[in-house]
Amino acid sequence: MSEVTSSKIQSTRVGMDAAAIKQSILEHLVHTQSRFPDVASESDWYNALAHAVRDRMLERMMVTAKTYKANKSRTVCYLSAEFLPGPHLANNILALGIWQEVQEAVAQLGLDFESLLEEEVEPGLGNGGLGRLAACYMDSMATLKIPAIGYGIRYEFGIFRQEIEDGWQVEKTDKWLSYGNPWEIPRPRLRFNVHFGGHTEQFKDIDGILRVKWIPEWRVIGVAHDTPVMGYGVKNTNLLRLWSSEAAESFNFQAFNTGDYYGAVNEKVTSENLTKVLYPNDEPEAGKRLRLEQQYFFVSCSLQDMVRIYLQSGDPLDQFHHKYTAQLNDTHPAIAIPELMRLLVDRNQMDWDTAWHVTRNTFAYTNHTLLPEALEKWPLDLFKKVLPRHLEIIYEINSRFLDEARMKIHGLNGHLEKLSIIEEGARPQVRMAHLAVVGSYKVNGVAELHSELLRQNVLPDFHALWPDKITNVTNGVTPRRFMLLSNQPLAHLLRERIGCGWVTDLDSLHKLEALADDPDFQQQWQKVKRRNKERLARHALAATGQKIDPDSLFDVQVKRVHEYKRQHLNLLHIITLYNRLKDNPGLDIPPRTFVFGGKAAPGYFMAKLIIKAINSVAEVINRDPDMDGRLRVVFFPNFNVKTAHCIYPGADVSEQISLAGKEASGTGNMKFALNGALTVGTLDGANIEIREEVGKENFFLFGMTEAEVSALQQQGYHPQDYCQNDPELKSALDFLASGYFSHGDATLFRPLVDNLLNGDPYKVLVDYRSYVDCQARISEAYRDRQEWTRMSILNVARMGKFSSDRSIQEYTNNIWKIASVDVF
Ligand code: RUG
Repeated sequence: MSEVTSSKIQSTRVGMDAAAIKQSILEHLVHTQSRFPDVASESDWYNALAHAVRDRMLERMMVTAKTYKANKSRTVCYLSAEFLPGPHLANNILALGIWQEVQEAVAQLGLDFESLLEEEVEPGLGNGGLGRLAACYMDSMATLKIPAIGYGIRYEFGIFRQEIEDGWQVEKTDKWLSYGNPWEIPRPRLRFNVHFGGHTEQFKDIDGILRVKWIPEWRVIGVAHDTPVMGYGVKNTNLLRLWSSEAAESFNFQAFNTGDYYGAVNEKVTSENLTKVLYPNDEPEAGKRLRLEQQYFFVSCSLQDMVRIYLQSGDPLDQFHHKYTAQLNDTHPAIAIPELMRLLVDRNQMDWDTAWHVTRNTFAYTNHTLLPEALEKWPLDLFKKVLPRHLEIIYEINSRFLDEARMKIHGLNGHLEKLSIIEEGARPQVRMAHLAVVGSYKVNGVAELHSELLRQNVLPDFHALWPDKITNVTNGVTPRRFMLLSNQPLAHLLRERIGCGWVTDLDSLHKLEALADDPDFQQQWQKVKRRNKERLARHALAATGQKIDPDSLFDVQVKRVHEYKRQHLNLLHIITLYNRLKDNPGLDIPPRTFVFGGKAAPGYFMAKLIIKAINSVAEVINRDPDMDGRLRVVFFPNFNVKTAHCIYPGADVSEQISLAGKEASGTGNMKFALNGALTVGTLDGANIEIREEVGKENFFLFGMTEAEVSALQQQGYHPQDYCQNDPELKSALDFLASGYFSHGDATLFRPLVDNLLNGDPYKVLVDYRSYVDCQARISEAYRDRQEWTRMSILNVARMGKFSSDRSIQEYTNNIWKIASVDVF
């Protein structure tokens, strides 16, 4: 087709005015959904609208691909086992800049825009912070015009849907694909073989060089599914490419002919299982063979794809690292290092040293955790069964690396054991973090404290060996989704007073400082917060049946439920307030609503018990007439990106109360503060930097520092002493253990209380007093609405640093060394 004809077709299909959009929606209703308006359901209309929006994105995606190709642009490949993009529709409409036009088109069709947005089922392809960060970074890379491909797994079932039954978390399968997915473009012809198992053999090639052949035992096929990721206000539209597994042979006729009907489809079922379900985190890794297979599967497809694209340029493979930089999002994709070596050495006959140079200059690694149990290790025997050739390559990498290290740290043989990629012992293991450090050109932590602790405590020997390798990039969040989209009342106010520059230049929120003392502006600010609290209250009512009062202080803790995040510290404070009010009914404290949300890993008993405890305490407090209007507790079920949209803007107080040194960064802390909540927090993760930015007078600090935690650990922690010396704490614990909140069952919460009193590694009781006193300061501060509002404004004004645009700019300048590319 000639250029002229094709551009004519495009312009009639993708006009940006309301009339063209309306026409598109109607066409898709008929031609894509095969429905006529009279019988179309809300879901049909949603799909038609989504396709109309998608058409407009695809045009940009193709222009972008063409431009990048013509420029031979250096490209970031963001390898991540998790992406948590959240609902696409509204975000894409915003990025295209057609919000008004779509609203108009939808209204002309007699439809309700909000209900259409509600129809979307979000892809829950991640557990929490790590996957959401990957999505924020995809947004920022496109907005900053950085050529990028996100590579990951198209799980058929994402993170489970959480329901609360009798106060307990119940996990339900997340069937996000049941009604189709209008945002993805399946690429059935873009497929790669991925092999597993078997053994290796040595042979001499025609030049007499000794080489290795992998004779695998089975294979599956990876098929690409692409989702466009649009930059805000620019044409650049990058790609999220997710792989799903297919059987090499979907039907075994031989088995069928011999009467083995189940055997005939066995291979199909086994192969498709590979990308069936996302693993919930906080579960022990050991023995999770399928997880290792998933990791290798997506990494292998991604690298094969990168090599395929690269070879189209005709350039030699030894320049691969100039074209690509691949960011390893945690160790989950670290198997990419031996896989690239295999592709270069075994498949493309490159010599080892050149291949290692290419590999080591291709990868950079982001570490997201200091928790020892979260640092991935794979038992050697399991590894060998699944990936025998990769294990050989890892041995070779390790042996050469240890030789290099031996020379550098002359004579310090003991250190070699600590550096080794292989951990010896009864059941030797592959240390994936060590593999990632050895095979990368840069390593970064995700907040200043975290990166420092990586250098000092987790990877000190690597830091001694390569002092410039471990660096920091503090996390950030996208202001497009977490402000412009989810807090429209605030966005409107900002537009009126300081313009819209902040959407892509978050530092310009600084302009708000001048307005912080302006009574008129403060009033408008309060109105915005009030509207957001009303919205949160409506959602809470719909989700829980509980009425919450927007006049009360909304104190919110939403995040994964984990002992280190200390939801139970929050709960002990609530019980303390309850006891105070019961003992002293005349006590004058500002009414408070405590909102919780978050999922616990299905196999994590203590986290699930904490959810049950929150709900049990809520049940008693919410029906106690003495508490009426003064104290309320709700657990918001199924916390995800969609519910987050209404929770962050509605919060007055943001709970960031992890034990110092445990939370790598946190990103919820940023989303709350960006929406005007004041933080109560420890000096942990990015809290420290948030406090530095917003000012210590605008942040409620409590608890031990990381140094104090370490010192206490050294000298011995005796939780019972804290309990004996603090009557309020003792009473809160006794109440919880007594059966008061569990219909007289004194056994239910015993494990929780026993754990707190006996060597709890997260040291909840040490910080109790300081937390409760800090909360009293919060109550006092909330009485002075003017001052509170001023603090809230200053928090928002000073959050510029925490845009994911700043993080990506740092990756770009300091790690990836990549230039932006204009797309017209
Ligand atoms: O727990 C960390 C958060 O502190 C951090 O903000 C987030 C993004 O960097 O990653 C979380 N995380 C860590 N998720 N999984 C892990 C362990 O692999």
